[in-house]
Amino acid sequence: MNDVYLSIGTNMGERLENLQHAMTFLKDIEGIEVAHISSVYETAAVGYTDQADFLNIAVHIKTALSSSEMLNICQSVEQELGRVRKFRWGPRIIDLDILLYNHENIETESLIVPHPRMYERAFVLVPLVEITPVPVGEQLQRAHDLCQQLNCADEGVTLWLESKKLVMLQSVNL
Ligand code: GSY
Repeated sequence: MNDVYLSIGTNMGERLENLQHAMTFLKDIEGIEVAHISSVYETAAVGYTDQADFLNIAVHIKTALSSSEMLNICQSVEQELGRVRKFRWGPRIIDLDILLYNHENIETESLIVPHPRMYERAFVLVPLVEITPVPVGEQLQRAHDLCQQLNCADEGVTLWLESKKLVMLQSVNL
């Protein structure tokens, strides 16, 4: 089984519903086991900052699928939820990024893992560290070390909905 970590973000429409829909799609895919879901964090937009705040989560998946199959799945979930790319850093209904795939370094035309900007982004690191309390391997250790140096308030990251509540809401929806 492969360990895959995703970051999911949304800042358009009913943001919690968007996260729940994305999780429902993922859970329903054969060969995917959702092992952990972080709490939901509200986060100030990074990159193009003149847009609404995001809700962000991190998800741990166990799967036999390859990294390119996982990329296809992420893109199909984005399409299912009706994501339209307005402009590169702009608002979005849903965004699914592969952060880590086992401890591998992957570089293809369509996928770079670890995600090239993950170590610079508090909205990625905070949820990721929450679901990896024991950092196994160099990549997660680096995420933990960086996260320890962060002041969440300065980085615009606040806890919005605890993990247990999200899991509960998710199971009600299934
Ligand atoms: O890279 C994911 C999309 N995205 C986000 C996001 O998910 N959260 C925050 N806070 N800012 C973002 N800027 C972009 S682009």
